[in-house]
Amino acid sequence: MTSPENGQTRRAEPREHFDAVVVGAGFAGLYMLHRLRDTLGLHCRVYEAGDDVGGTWYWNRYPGARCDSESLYYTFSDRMSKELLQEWNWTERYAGQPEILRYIKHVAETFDLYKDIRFSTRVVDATYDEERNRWLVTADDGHVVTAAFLITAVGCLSAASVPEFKGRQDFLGSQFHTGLWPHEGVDFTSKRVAVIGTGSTGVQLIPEIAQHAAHVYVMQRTPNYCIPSRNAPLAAEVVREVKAKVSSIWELMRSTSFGHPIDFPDRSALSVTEEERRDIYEAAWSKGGIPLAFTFNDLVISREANETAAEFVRAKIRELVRDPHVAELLSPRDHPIFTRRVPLENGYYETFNRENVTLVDLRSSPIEEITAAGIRTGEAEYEVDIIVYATGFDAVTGSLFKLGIHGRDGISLQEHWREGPRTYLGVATRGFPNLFMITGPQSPSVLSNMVVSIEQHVDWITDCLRHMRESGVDVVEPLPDAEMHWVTHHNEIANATLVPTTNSWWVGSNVPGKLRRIYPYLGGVGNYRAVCEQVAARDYDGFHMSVHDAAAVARGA
Ligand code: NA7
Repeated sequence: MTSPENGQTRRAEPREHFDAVVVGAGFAGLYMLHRLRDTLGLHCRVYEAGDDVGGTWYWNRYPGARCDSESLYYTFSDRMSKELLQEWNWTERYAGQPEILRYIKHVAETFDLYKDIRFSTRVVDATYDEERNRWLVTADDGHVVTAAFLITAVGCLSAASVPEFKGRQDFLGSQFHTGLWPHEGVDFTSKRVAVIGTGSTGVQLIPEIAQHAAHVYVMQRTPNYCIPSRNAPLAAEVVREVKAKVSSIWELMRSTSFGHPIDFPDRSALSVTEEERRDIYEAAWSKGGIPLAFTFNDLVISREANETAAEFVRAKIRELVRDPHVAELLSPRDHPIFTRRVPLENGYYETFNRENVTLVDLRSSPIEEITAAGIRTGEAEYEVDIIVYATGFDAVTGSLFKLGIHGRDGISLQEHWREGPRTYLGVATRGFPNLFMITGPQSPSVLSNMVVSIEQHVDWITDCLRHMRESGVDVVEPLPDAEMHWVTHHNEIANATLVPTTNSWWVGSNVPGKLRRIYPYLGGVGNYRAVCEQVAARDYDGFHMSVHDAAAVARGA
C-alpha cells in the first residue's frame, strides 16, 4: 500500500521475507506450495482472495457447476501422493463443484497447507526490486512482504466478465455472475429468470434452473455445439481398474494432446465412407464426453472434415429439440466445431422442449438495455426477477493483469505484453526475473486437462528452483531470442488450425478491446512437455541464470 508523504508516494515497509510467494490457492497454488515447502524446504506464503481454498471451484457455485474432465483423471496424480490417489473415491464420472471442493479441502488438510495461506487477501501490486533481487508484494489490506520468487497460480478463468449493458444498475431484481455465485445459493422457485450466455456455464446452469423457475429466458448470441456428457455414478469396478493402472494411465495422459487418456487416431474424417463415419460419430456420441473430438485427426485442420462432425451434431440437435425453428437457432452455422470450447451437456437441448423455457436470439436482436423490470432487446422487453450473467471471463491474462505485476525498470506486464502475451514456454517472461506463471498464456493450460498441466508446470518450476540452488544462482529470466522463438512457434502452430478463425475466449474476442491473440498453446500436452523437459535437460536452455550482483545493478551495468 502506498501513502502520500510530503508529496512523495511511499510504500509500506515489508513485514516479512519469503523464499516464494504464490498467488492463488486452487489446484495450482496448493500443489506448488506442497512442492516448494515439502520438496525444497522453502519458506512460503500463499495469498488467496477467497476465504478458503478451491480457486475456480470456490467461486463457481452456480447450480449444475461440474467439471468437463472426467473425475478419475481430474485429480492429483501419484506425484502428489500415491496414498491420496488410492484413498479418494469420486462418485460420478464428471464430478460436481461441491465434490471437487471437498476434494481440494481434503488435500489442503491432509498436507497441512492451510497454515501457509493468507485468505481473503488480494495481491494488488508485485514489483521486482532490481537492486535487491526481490519481489515486493503488496496486498489489498496494505500488508507488504518480499520474496525471492513470485509464482502466479491464479487460474485462467478467474476474472469475471460482465458486459457493460446500459442500465444494469437500474434493475430492481437480483443479478448474479456465475463466477461470483453467492455462497448461500439462489432460490429460483417460481421466479422469472433471464440467463445471458450459452457457453459451458450457461449450458450447465440452464437445465437446472428450468426445473424450478416459473420461466427462463435463455439469451443466446452464439449457439455452441454441445455434446452429452452421459454423466453417471462411477461403477466400483471402473474405479478399481483405474486405480490398479495409475502409473500407465498417467504416463499416457502426460503424453497425449490434451492430457486425457485418449488421443487422435491416425485417420482423416475424409478417409472413410459416409456410413463408417456416421457409425464412428454415433459410437462416440453414445459414450458421451470428449471421445467425439478424438474420432479423426483432421477435424480442427480441414474445414471439409470438420463440417462432417458439425453436421452430425446439428442433426442431433434437430432430433432432440421439437420445435424446428428453435432447433435451427440452437445450431451453430458460423464456426467450425471444436474451434471454441465444446460444452458438455446434461439435458440442455431437451430443456428447450419445456413450456417454461424461451430461447431469445440475440443475433437478430441484441440486448439494448437492462431496465428496472428486466431486459430489453431490439424486439421486446423481458420482465424478470433474476438476471444471471453466464457471460464468461477475461480469460488467461485477465487474472494476471489484476496482480499489478511490474518487472525490471518498473515496466508493467501489460506494457510488456501490449502487442499480446510474450512468454517463454508460457511459464516465464523476459524482464520479469524470478517470476513463474503456472498455466500462463502460450502454454497448453485451458486446452488440456488442467490438473495434468498444472502438475507439469509445478514439477518443472520445482526442478528449476532446485537446479538454481544447486548451481548457486539466484536470478532466472528468459533470453529475448528464446521468448521470440516461442511466440513465433506458438503462433505458427495455432495458425495451422481452424481455431484462430473463430470468435471465442481462446482468442480473447469475448472481451471488448482485448487483443485478438491465441492465448493457449495448441501444440499438445505431450509435445509441450517434451520441449520443457529438453530445455531443463540442457541446463535451462533459453533462460539466463546468474548470481545477483547488486553493485553491477547500481552501476547500471
Ligand atoms: P464463455 O464460454 O465465454 O461464454 C460466455 C457466454 O456469454 C457466451 O455465450 C457469450 O456469447 C455470452 N456473452 C458474452 N457477452 C455477451 C453480450 N454482451 N451479449 C450477449 N451475450 C454475451 O464463458 P463460460 O462461463 O460459459 O465458460 C468459460 C469456461 O469456463 C468454459 O469454457 C470452461 O472452460 C469453464 P458469444 O459466444 O460471445 O457470442
